[in-house]
Amino acid sequence: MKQQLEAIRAAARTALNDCTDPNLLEKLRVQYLGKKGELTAILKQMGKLSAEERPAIGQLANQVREDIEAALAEKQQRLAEALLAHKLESETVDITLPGTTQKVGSMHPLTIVENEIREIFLGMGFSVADGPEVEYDYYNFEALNLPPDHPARDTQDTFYITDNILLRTQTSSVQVHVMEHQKPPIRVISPGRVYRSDAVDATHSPLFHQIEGLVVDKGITMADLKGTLELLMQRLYGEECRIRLRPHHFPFTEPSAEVDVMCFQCHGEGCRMCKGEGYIELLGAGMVHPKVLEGCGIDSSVYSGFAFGLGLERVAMRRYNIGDMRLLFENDYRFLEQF
Ligand code: 2NM
Repeated sequence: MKQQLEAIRAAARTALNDCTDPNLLEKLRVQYLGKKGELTAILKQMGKLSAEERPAIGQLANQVREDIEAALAEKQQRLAEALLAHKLESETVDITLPGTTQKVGSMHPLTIVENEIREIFLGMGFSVADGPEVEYDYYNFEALNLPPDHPARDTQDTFYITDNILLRTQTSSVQVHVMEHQKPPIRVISPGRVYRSDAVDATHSPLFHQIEGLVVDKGITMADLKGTLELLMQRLYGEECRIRLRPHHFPFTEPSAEVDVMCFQCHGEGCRMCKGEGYIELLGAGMVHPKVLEGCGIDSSVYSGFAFGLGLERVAMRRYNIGDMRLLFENDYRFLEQF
């Protein structure tokens, strides 16, 4: 029995010494010290021993149990330490490495000029009106004094959805809605997307952006139109800026004018940018046609109004010296990050 105990102690020591796996360690504990383990099996036979033999063997058995328990505890601690060391090693963070930087976005040039123009008009007491991009023929054309057979309809290649529904070609349609629902005095601007079936090139896009303005009240004259637009351009391009009006024709205004802005490159002297003109055409405007007012239920013998429309792409391209309109729509980060 003594030899058996010694053999168990030796075997347990070797097994524990070779063990590198915490799961196996637990199996070894059960194998040697468990209720059905090898040591317990031997102790069960103690009853067969004589009274003289029993104390020595009992003492040895306890000694073996303590030895195995001690070896087990030591191995357990070794393995835990190794596990922790491995974890620390593999999870090391090098705090001297540079971080991954987040790219910072910037405002789109069209958004910049739109916001600027909005602020200028809000400061003059205008409000902002919104309307549908998918519109009835009536609001886009007929109410603006363009009857179905009007030749000017051909000059704006329109995307039709049905016979009488289309993508708006101008935001004047919004202003027709405003005049139908609001009594004068009216002071609104309507910024938004408009659509024309044009081929894409450096100065054309089938989708572009407009801001149109409308003022209707008693005693509104062409002088109010000129003063308002001059103030707009001075706020946009500086106090020195001047504008000039040239006679033109629009079906929805009478009289109508094209508005030129003093070239901000040469200040009226004439240069390459303005092709020697000193002025650059930037918007269209005029006094709202009496037929348009009447069609919206406004008495044209009491009220008069002016309106204007400007293309945001043109303003942005002039402002930032952008030579090709396509840059504004391609969303190339290398272009956009400059703003
Ligand atoms: C332009 C040029 C001239 C215009 C007219 C109207 C309305 F609805 F009052 F009749 N809104 N905008 C207008 C006038 C637009 O764009 C080049």
